[in-house]
Amino acid sequence: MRGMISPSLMCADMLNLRSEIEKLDRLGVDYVHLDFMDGKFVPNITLDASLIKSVKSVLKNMKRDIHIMAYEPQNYFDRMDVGLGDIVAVHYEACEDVSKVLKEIASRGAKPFLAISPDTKADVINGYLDIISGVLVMTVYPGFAGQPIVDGSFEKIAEVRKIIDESKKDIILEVDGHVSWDLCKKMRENGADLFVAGSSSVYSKDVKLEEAVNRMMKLIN
Ligand code: S6P
Ligand code: MG
Repeated sequence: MRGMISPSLMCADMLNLRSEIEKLDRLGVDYVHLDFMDGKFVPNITLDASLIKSVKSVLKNMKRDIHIMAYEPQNYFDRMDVGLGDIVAVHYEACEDVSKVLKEIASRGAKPFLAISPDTKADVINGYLDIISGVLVMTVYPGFAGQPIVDGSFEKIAEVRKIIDESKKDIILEVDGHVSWDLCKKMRENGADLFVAGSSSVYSKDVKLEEAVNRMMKLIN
């Protein structure tokens, strides 16, 4: 699978979100990463569910990559208008019945992704390989941009890759957290397919978005 990027909207210019999204769409980026937080599963709040819904109306080619950092994420699907083409990642640690939630995502025509926080072992994904379209490996603790990568993240990516390959299923491996210019190549070598690009790369200071997107695409392909 070719390397793909998913720029994280919470790192973009919040006062100009429409033009930021349109710019990404024009650049041919595959996904826009939309972080939703409930202030309980993680101690922060970012994009609101109705804003995530509105993003849909601006997109031409790009798809939504919704990352829900909230307990019982299914409670927000209607408000976000989850549907065809969306990636929807829910946390293993945040659902009482993960299989049920993942199946509900699939029943809406969206792609269910299982997100795992740094302290969760890679092998928990084994129980869900028949349902998921992707695994989201958090390489920082969920909640904030601009954090350092957690130790052991490369090994974790490689472990998830091995499980996916052995399953022979078409499952995307996404990485989120400090996906920097320096580290994205190594993440790729360890098996990542989809890269959430935030303040450590495409939204770092003094870089033009177009150049940054091209630079990252080269590094991962
Ligand atoms: C963090 C969130 C992420 C961040 C991303 C920021 O909880 O899920 O998607 O937006 O990690 O990137 P960076 O390069 O600042 O770590
Ligand atoms: Mg995220």
